[in-house]
Amino acid sequence: MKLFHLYSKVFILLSIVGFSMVDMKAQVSIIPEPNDLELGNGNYLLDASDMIVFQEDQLKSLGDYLRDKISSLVGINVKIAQKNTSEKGIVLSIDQSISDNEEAYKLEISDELVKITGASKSGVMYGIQSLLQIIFPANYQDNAVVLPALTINDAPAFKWRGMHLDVCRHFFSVAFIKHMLDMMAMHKLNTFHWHLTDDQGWRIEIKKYPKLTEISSVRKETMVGHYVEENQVFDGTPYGGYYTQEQIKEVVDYAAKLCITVVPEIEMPGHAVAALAAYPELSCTGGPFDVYTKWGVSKDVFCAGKEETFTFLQNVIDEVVDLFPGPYIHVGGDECPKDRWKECPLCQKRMKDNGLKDELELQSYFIKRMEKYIASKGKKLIGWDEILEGGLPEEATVMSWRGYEGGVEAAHSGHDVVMTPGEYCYFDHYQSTPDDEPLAFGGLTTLSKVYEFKPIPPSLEKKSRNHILGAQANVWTEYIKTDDKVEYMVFPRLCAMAEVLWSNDSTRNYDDFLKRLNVHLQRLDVEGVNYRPLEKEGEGNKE
Ligand code: TNX
Repeated sequence: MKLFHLYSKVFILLSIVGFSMVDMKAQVSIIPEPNDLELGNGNYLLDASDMIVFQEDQLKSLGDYLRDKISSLVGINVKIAQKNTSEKGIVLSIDQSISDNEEAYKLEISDELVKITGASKSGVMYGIQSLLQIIFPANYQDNAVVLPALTINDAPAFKWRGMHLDVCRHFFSVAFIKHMLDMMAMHKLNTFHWHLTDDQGWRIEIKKYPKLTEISSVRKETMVGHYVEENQVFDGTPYGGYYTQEQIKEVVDYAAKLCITVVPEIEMPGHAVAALAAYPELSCTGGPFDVYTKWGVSKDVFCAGKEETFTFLQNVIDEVVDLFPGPYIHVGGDECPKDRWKECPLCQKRMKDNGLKDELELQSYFIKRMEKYIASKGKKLIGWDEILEGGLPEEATVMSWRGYEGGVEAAHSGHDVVMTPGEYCYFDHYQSTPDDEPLAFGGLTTLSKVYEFKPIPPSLEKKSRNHILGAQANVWTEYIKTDDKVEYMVFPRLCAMAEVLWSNDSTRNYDDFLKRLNVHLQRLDVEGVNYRPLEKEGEGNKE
């Protein structure tokens, strides 16, 4: 209903002003902005007589996706066929030779044809996303959409274009995760970092350790308000949730259809008290423990002295590896207090036996050992920048969150890096002055601040720049309980992040982005996204 309402508004508006180049330009308000877009002469009329033609078998699922999207966006039901000779239609094909960048695509709209050529399947997906943004909001007349003739040549600036979601502090349904994946695809993002375990809850079924779902997935209550408040109050209500392995597969498959890779995160050695509540024998003290009910970090962590800890984590990794076909396994590694290790005879013995000079080196031993195991499974380890402390495993990729420094250091020493410095990438931060906003973690990360973000810091020497794979937005959910609030915190900041990661840095322009965003928000309306309204942005500029 909402869609058709909007839709008729666009129609009425256009009938009044008539079509002009200016309307066309507004219509082609693509986010992230394409690198090269040239408007041509004429229009293509998209209607129910159209046919989507896919030239390669592997493009069938994308053809189906495009057909369904066109139908839900503008109510036009086109057909789909393989290698049809139909004169009028949307042709999808792969041609590696169009670019060295395998995510590149070319979109050509002429009077006769709409043609999407990708350097790979994901390239075709990005061409489809640009086409969908041109289709809506579009010029709609007599059951047809008028598409302006144009040529787009486009490719992303960065390989890792991501969003992270913490489902431990608060849990989100499979349906909502799929919706967020849809929104990521719309913005040409390709990596979903799923934060699945933490002190406050373990959210992934591991068949070998059923107590992880029976015990570790539920906390007996949750703190109310901000954790810096002096009088901490708890709600007295149990809170929990987890994903079965079937559900995990369902999400991973869904993401794959959208050309999104899922990176699972299993936290170690810290942020682990939920697991220890079920298996206290893996701690230094033996427990007992509760799944954490407040925010912040538990001092109880996996014992680095016990062999059982490694056996447990390796068994967990075995099941995780089978569920996630992507190349990376995230092992956390952040914020691991060393208090227990300092007093644990087994940890101290491990240090002595291995010539480790302090607990930082013990943490490094831990991560290096897991890295070897993960590599033996054909996967790559990625971790938060604390994995640099005490020495980094040779093949590790670093996710730099405490500013740029960790990432710069890692790139200098030849490691790949994903940049997520808090001041630009933390979407649990306020978007404006706290008085005008719902409760958030802290900080101030306005829309314009996100837009200013440069994943490659100027201080990084040229030869190390290719180690910056890209960046991602991190959505920590201590103060985000509902789907609506996730959307409020994520949009429109994710639109800015998408442009940072995709578009040409030298031509990006915030005012131009805002103009396009005004149009783009209609697309988010159609998807029912509860974004933060733009008119509030002025306040957010008080930095
Ligand atoms: C730090 S970023 C954390 C998270 C918190 C977040 C809140 C990181 C690796 N660890 O556990 O949720 O700050 O902003």
